[in-house]
Amino acid sequence: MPLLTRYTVVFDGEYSKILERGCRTMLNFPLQRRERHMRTIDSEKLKRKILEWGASLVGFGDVSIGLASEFQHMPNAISLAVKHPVGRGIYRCGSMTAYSNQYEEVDRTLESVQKNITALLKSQGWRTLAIPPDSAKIDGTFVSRLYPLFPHKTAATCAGLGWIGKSGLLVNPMFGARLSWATVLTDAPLQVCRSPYVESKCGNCSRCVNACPASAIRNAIWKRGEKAEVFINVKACSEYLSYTARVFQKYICGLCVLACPLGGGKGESRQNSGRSGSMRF
Ligand code: B12
Ligand code: SF4
Ligand code: SF4
Repeated sequence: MPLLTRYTVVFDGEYSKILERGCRTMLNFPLQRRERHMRTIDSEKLKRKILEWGASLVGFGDVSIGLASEFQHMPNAISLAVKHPVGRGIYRCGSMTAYSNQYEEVDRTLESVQKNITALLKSQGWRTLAIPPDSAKIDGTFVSRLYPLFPHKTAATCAGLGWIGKSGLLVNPMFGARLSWATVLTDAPLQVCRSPYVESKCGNCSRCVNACPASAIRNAIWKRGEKAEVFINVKACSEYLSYTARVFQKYICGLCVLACPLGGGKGESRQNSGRSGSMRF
């Protein structure tokens, strides 16, 4: 017999395996939330708002496949990115060059857009969890220990915003890898992308492979399900970053970001003006 509480219905302790996701979410909710849940969300309007708040790109994806158990009640992801400022971020010392993806203002914009999204969705009764751009920065709070469990790249491919390049980076057709990413997980019924990227579109290009000073990029072609180690030697990359940290006082290299011909390529000549939303559904 099911045991009914205000919040949950438990079927022999196995409700998550028995109930379909939508049904489970409904039953997990207090009555007031359930009523709100009946409402739909105008996904296009929400995307427009997110772009107005400062994101360069936004998309919605179903990330339920492979989601850590801690997040399974929030199967949709809002993937957002802010493009790197053009003409900045290059560091030189003798023959050494590095490109920084660390722009405080970019991360601040991402975090403020995330705050707006979570405030809006929470006010409508939906659950949200904002995974910040620098998800590796654990600040002592319980929630920050969960951040590393969700990679931004997963949200981005599922939202149709790009693929995993040979560099192991998320590559967007318009901006290449010159984007910083953040994610908001939610149970809001968003209209998710119906054609996520599931394989690489790098083709014969291998500029990032040749550009890597640590020979860390393995020249492999991504298909959904493959782990980062298939593409990059994480140890070799990390060791090189530790070396550059001694030279530039910053844990940066990013030559793989810079090498990508999409979104600027060599010399950063192409300006990416204007904002674009997810073009793929
Ligand atoms: C730890 C970390 C590192 C480590 C390890 C790298 C690694 N594992 O890839 C080190 C220190 C080496 C590193 C280096 C760099 N990093 Co880093 N890093 C991270 C961090 C904090 C966590 C990544 C991680 O370990 N995730 C866990 C693993 C399992 O996932 P993943 O490899 O990231 O992604 C996989 C899944 O998404 C999966 N996948 C894709 N689609 C789908 C779909 C489904 C359904 C599923 C199940 C899975 C799946 O495939 C991906 C590749 O294997 C992220 C921030 C974040 N939260 O994402 C930034 C991040 C990945 N780094 C970033 C950057 C820019 C860099 C550097 C350029 C930084 C620099 N200082 O110069 C270099 C580039 C190295 C390279 N070529 O990848 C950016 C990448 C931006 C982009 N365009 O892709 C991120 C996203 C930060 C951000 N907020 O923008 N990084
Ligand atoms: S960040 Fe530098 S060392 Fe690491 S993979 Fe990219 S080019 Fe290679
Ligand atoms: S440089 Fe070429 S191979 Fe590398 S990620 Fe960009 S498109 Fe793909």
